[in-house]
Amino acid sequence: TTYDLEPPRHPSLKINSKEPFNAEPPLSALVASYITPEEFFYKRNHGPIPVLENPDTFLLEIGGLVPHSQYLSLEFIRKLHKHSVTATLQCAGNRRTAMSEKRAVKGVGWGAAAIGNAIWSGARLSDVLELVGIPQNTAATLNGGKHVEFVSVDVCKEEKGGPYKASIPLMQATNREADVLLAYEMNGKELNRDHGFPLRVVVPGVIGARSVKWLRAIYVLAEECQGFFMQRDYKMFPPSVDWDNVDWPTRRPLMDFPVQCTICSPEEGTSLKPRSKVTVRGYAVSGGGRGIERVDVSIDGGHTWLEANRSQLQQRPYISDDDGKRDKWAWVLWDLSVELSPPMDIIVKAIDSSANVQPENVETIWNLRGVLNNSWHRIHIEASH
Ligand code: MTE
Ligand code: MO
Repeated sequence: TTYDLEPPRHPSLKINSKEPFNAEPPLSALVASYITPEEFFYKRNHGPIPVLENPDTFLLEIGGLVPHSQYLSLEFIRKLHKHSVTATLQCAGNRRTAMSEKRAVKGVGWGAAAIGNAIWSGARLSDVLELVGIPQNTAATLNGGKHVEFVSVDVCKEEKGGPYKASIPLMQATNREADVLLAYEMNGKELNRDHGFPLRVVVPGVIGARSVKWLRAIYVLAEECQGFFMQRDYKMFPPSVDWDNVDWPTRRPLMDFPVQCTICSPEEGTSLKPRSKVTVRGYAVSGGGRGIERVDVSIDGGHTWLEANRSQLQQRPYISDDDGKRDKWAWVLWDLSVELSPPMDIIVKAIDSSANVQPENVETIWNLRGVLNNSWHRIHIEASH
């Protein structure tokens, strides 16, 4: 089969689907380091991992409504100014299984680890678009281009054997501050096959689905990408909409992800003795470049809340959100030492820098595709004697 040439993967990954390969690490791996090692970074695919025969002859096409179309070699792209961004990538389906438990949804059954934080390096998309004649901060080109489409080489059944694709607004693509990258490195190493070798898009602060892997072409278009994952998937419908009455064109493609927070340690169902001293740990992140303002933990069912410590770099225990040094696109890891008297629940919720809060229950945000479950994360701790 076409799945004969898959790369090796870490045995600790929890496989949610083998073909295409969809897997997430144990939650504890996410809080073990601020930067997620590649082998523990979730893998989300819609088809077999492509094999690139010869990187020396690879050409990235840049066309559509641009003044001068071009083909760029990898060598050329590597010679452009190299920019690094620490960015958290999160699948829109992260925490889907918990949504499914309330009412069935369609999609890969993800736990809470379809997320990772990496240092991505490559050329800025805004620099590459300048090369083809589109200046920075362009809302529309003279010939009407308003969207930038990314087309891959992989094939997926949703596109009827065609390539995976997505688009972002031209304004975002040409904005240096948006930090959109054509990345060829992940964590200082050459991008590996699972994560998009030789080149992938990284759109910080936006659901993972727009960060197209194995990038083959960039087209400037008048309309947003008409691909399956933009038009027939990754949209948010109200709880009243189900598969018999879904009307896809009535909703926009999802872009920025909402404020999210998860307990990674201890894990659900852990048994502890009465009055156990425990350090609770997890991640918190928000989309659109919004930082995390606060992480609240409750060990009494949500009656009272304790504020957790937040950190971005392991060397520096605390970085405030407004000192200009924070990683704008990256998660914070948080921790709080508490004394627990099980059986009981631990609940966490975060607030972002725009004061957005997480919904308490999953019911109010239930949607047929099971996307963007950012309800309060709650785990149960059992009593041991
Ligand atoms: N790009 C291509 N070409 N094919 C894909 O299947 N999956 C997308 C996105 N880019 C996908 C893709 C989705 S839904 C997510 S969440 C991220 O890649 C996952 O990136 P990762 O596997 O590097 O974690
Ligand atoms: Mo995703």
